[in-house]
Amino acid sequence: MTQAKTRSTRSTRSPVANTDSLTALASAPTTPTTLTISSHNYSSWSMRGWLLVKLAGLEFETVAVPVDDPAARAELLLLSPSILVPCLLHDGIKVWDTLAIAEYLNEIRPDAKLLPADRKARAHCRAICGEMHSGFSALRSALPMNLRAHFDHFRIWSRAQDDIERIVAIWRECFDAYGGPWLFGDISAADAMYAPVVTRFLTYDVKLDRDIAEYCTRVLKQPFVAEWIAMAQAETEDIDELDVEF
Ligand SMILES: N[C@@H](CCC(=O)N[C@@H](CS)C(=O)NCC(=O)O)C(=O)O
Repeated sequence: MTQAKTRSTRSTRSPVANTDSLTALASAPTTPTTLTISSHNYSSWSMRGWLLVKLAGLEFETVAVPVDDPAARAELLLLSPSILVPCLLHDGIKVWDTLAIAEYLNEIRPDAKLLPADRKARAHCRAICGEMHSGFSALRSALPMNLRAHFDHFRIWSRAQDDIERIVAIWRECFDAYGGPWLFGDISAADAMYAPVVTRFLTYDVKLDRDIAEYCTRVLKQPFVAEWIAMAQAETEDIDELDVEF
């Protein structure tokens, strides 16, 4: 958590702070780092944002807002101008939208390497994160994230199947270029962006080739992913539309 720090007045190198400036520093409001999310079970963007902050190694508190409650939505508007989650508040800076959060975290925590160090790989990583962010609408609507559910032999319509095939092609291109075990060798923002796709493959019993299934198992066993799934399992709220078998 971010905290205002005061300097010792005995320091010989720093100019001696006057009493007023010390008092101002000491009384400066400490802004806790928070991430506003909604459901662990259903909200794929919350999951992505949370994974990104965990991978960045930032200490933070999670603020969970039930998005279908009008009073909570009014509160969410104060926290997140888009009324969408996730929204990160760090050092008094508000960042909403998952890609913006990933970029911000990469700036403040470069050692976490959320984006690859190599420029070409970094451009590639941004491109596939962008494709996830703006694409795959058929997959997202036909196979909504629902971590607590499992549908055996789920029938996947052709447009969603096209999305699945494109995602598999993206992953294979990464494994060929960077050698695995994660999409860009080491774990990165791209793995966080695609983690809710992995969980959908499990939920909807999507048949996968061995290399892709192995990557999915790796993602599901990743400690932060496993922690998020455990929190979803512990949740009790249901959204009926997303729980029917269709
Ligand atoms: N482009 C946004 C998408 C965020 C988004 O769609 N969030 C959904 C939850 S998964 C949301 O907040 N929905 C709230 C609502 O529709 O009321 C991002 O990348 O963060």
